Parts: sequence; structure tokens; C-alpha cells
Amino acid sequence: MELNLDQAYSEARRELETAAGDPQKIQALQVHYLGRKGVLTQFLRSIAGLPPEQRPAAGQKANAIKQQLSADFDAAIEALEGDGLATQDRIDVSLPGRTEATGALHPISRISAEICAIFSKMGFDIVEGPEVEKDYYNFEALNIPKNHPARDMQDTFFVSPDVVLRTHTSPLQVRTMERQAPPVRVIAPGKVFRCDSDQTHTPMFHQVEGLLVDENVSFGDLKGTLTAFVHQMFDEQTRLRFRPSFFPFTEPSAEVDILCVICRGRGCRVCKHTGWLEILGSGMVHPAVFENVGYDTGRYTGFAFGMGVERVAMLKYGIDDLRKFFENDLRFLSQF
Ligand code: 2NL
Repeated sequence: MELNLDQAYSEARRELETAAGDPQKIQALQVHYLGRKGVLTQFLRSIAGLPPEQRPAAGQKANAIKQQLSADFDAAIEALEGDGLATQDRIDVSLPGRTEATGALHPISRISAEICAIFSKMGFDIVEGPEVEKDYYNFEALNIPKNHPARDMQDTFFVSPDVVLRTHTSPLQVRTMERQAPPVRVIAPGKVFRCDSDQTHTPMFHQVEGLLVDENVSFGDLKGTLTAFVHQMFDEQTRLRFRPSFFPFTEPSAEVDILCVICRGRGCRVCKHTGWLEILGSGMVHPAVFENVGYDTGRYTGFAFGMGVERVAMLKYGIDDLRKFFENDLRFLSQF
């Protein structure tokens, strides 16, 4: 009798192990062992037929085993439910993926890099430097003395009487010329600052300036270089014109216009009915600038130019409001 009970228990355990993970099999086993007509129930009933002195011990033993087996079945069922949860969590690899939103370069960074890449291919080196500059590098060295009217034009942010937020990236080129002898071919991209804010001006904007110094550099070289640049930046068909202008650091000076990208010269609101759009300023480096950096003005000549990156981006993408670049509205930015 006792042996049978132990045997029945170990058999039940073995069967339960083979049934693990199969809810129907576990349930059938549960009925078979613990059900109303189950193996253990029958044992308990048969105790009544034992001699009275054997009944208490047999009853205790049978109840203990019944309890243990019940606990084993509960554990097996619980493990099953755990598995069920795992089934719900399982990844369905056939579902379409969720795309991660990736970052992208700001259109101003892209245009700036594009401008630099075009000049890089022509042999210009990229130079970068401080946004907080000495008055000397921002103005004095560029032939803009104190009290010169050109200083008013630039609406300067002053940090101290002799230190400013650079109003253009020209100081980088002055620093380059101080460091090295000609030939010089550099391109200077970066943020610039002017105390001015309205529909067409932001207090911070981006500029790319260029400088080339060597023997026998002519205005023809300037025209050829800038024409090649415009043709690569826009397209080969883009016409351009050089219009006389004035900058204290260049003589002669010229502003470059391109045929209006919107109306192709017929006249529209964007080009204010002139048919042309101004894209950059340029000129032959003023001898006073060369003297300030110690270059021999009898031997060397050079040309320089500067352009606003926001302006180039507006022309290239046909954007009418400069402030869109600074609002960081992803619906605007993600179009580029
Ligand atoms: C503009 C005009 C210009 C320059 C920048 C330059 C730099 C040195 C010497 C001489 Cl170191 N010139 N830069 C020359 C002409 C025009 O910028 O409209 N910029 C947005």
C-alpha cells in the first residue's frame, strides 16, 4: 500500500515532466491523479478498509502526497501561464519595421559645406577661427580705421572697446596672411554677428569668404573663379554680371548678380523687377591690407570675396523669408 502510493507519486511526477508545456495533457493528468475518481482519491477511500491501527498513518501519508502533487500541478500550470505571457511578448518578425527618425544637416550647414567643397576642388584651403575677435583683425587690418563710416554700416556688437563679435569672416584671412607668405588660397566659413534684426536681417548669420594672393593675380582671375563657382552652385546656364561697388578692403570692388532664378530675368517680386539677384561682393585686395600683414605690394596682388550663406540658400531653394532658417520648424527643415 505504502509502496504503491510512493510509486504512484513518482509516476505522476514523471508524466507531469513529459507533459510540461502542454496544457491539455497536464489537465488530463490532473484529473487522472487528483480527480473525483483519481488514483489518489481512490487511495484515500481505500483507507477505510484498513485495520483501524493502520488508518491514521496511511491517511496522513496519502494526504501529504495529495497535497504535494496538487502543488506540483499548480506549479506546472503557473509555468504554463508564464509561457503564455512570453508568447504574447514574442516579436513578430514579419511586421513592418518602425523607422527611426534620423537627424540631418541644417540647410545652412549643407549650403555652407557645398560652397566650401566647390572652392576646395579649385585648391582653396578651409580656415576657421574665433567668433570673438580683436577690433584690429575685424576692422583695423582691413583698412577700416576707427571713426570710419564703414563701422556704422556693420552694426557691431562690442564685447569691450577693443573686442567685438566678428562682423565678417575676413579676420580669419588676415590671420592666415600674418602666418604665411603667398601664395595663399583660403576659404573662411563661419558665423558672423551684426546688431540688426528685421525681415531680411538676423543678428547672427553665416558667411563664406575667400581670398587668393599670388604673383600676377588679375581681376580676370576673380571673374573666372566666381563664374565657375556660380555655374557649379546653380547651373551652367546661370548668367552673372559684375557691377561696380565699394568696400574699404578691396579696390576695385564689384558685386556679383545672377539672373533671377525665379523669373529668369523677366522681372518679378523676388528680384524687385530688376531681373537680377545680388549673390556676393568681391574685389582686388586693397594694398593697405597687404601692408598691414607685411606682404610686398609691388610683387603680390590678390582677390577676395564674401557671401551670405542664408542668401545663397534662399536663392537656391527659392525661400522668401530669412527667418525660416532660424525657427527650427521640422516641417520646414525636413524638406532639404
Ligand atoms: C559681402 C562682401 C567681401 C571681402 C569680402 C576681403 C577679405 C580680405 C581682404 C579683402 Cl582679408 N577682402 N573680403 C572682399 C570683398 C567683399 O564681402 O557682401 N559679403 C557678404
